[in-house]
Amino acid sequence: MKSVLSICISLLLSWNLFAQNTSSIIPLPNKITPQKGFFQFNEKTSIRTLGDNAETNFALAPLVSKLKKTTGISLKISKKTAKFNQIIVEFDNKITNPEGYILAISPQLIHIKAAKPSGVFYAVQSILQLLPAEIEQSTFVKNIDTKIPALTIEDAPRFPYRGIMLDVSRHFMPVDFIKKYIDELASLKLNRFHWHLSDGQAFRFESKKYPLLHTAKSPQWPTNEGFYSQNEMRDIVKYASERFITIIPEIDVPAHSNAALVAYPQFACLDSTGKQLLFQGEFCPKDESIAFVNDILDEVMEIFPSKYIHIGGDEASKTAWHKCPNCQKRMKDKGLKNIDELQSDFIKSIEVHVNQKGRQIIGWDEILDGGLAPNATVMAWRSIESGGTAAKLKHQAIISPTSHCYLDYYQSEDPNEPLAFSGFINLPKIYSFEPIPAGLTKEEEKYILGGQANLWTEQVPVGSHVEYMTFPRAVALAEVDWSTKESRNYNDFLNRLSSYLNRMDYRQVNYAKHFFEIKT
Ligand code: TNX
Repeated sequence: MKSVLSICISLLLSWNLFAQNTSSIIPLPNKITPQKGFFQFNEKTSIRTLGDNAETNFALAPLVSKLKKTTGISLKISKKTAKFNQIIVEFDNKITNPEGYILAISPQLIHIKAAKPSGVFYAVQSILQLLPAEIEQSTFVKNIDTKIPALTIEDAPRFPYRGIMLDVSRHFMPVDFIKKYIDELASLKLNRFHWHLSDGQAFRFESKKYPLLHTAKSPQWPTNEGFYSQNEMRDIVKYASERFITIIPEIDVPAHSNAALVAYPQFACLDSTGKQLLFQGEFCPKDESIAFVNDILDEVMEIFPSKYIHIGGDEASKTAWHKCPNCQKRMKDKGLKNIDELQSDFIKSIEVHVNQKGRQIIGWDEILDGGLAPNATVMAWRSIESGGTAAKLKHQAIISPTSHCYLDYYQSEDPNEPLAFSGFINLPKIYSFEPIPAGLTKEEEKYILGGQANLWTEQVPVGSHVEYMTFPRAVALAEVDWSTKESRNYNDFLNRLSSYLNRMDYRQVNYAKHFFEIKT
């Protein structure tokens, strides 16, 4: 009788542990099948990799280093396949999604299958979320429980582009903070960090060729000091790539360039009296400006290996261009019908240059106005529909609309909420974001690469405030970009989120804490 009772109790306890852990993974995996029992990490647990790949070490590193730090267990690399107590990593081309993985945990083994190291990295992120939250501590934790439940996960992302944009022009963020931020994105299986390096206020990219750029300050806006040296940026690119994150650098032109034009005023427009015209800080559309921008982009492309280079393209008021006699002449000479075509001509010239270097441009959705450059990818921010327009034109699009994805907007109605840019996007709102625009055919839908949330930092002076604005809204975005549309359920997400927040607590992330209730 006693033993029946104790079996029942232990079953209940193990079920409880199972329920607690498996239900906590964010973003929600495509398929989880519970199995019986647990896998226990200990001093003898080894790792065996079949089909070696240089990047596999990076994929396994978070598990190896976090276990070591918090429990003292050091996972050993083994050259032999074992039947017990081993993590087997196997590359399998039958897994069609390059970021997908199959994770089979039994009491004997952890078996990870993936087509590429990125899939292994995402399996590792799931394993970390099956371990107790204390695994995220930065120091040794006494008596940490290193059991994880037996189960099988089959998983792959819905979208290949899962991004967050951070504006470091309005406020500079130090290198160590950028790395901490990248770590947080990687834990959420996000894979693109769009780095908005220049804007009206400041130009944060160190140019060797034009050294006045990164020290210039726009007199219009006070902003903090700082720029990233080329070595620092290279280091960050490497840091991100070891976490399977591609950095997409943005140099915003032709507008939002006041800082650059303070340093190099010869590229601004002049009115008929010879007075400089700035308005939104537009470069004057002339050959010299295009050559200057292309020179800068050459330096950018040397540091950032990403296929995509973001060239901005947003919010050119074009007022300067209307008032500039040379612009009117250029339009006539080139047979351009209007000022939108003049901007489009500027962007197209840059695209030719970037394409010659084997790269592609991304531009904010104003690049649709006046005619898209032939190979451009559109970042839809003014509306979800502008991404649909791009897709119908057979251009790729990333969906990042002000309606759902602006992290600089207020996230609660609390009167003590710190000053935000404007707007209101709370957690259920971003969770309800659907990146595929309405009215597309299945063929057209393929042009939608994924969704991105943007943090503009006019009102965000320091890293802890960046975290406050980003999380947990970016956690919701990560699930939108990764999990299937059918599986999305806000209440279920909130249950899993509470466990995820414990992990962020241990990582000392200053996330916002007032978002739980659904307002009906
Ligand atoms: C619009 S979104 C901008 C940014 C501002 C932001 C504030 C976009 C491409 N441009 O320059 O910071 O609004 O929400």
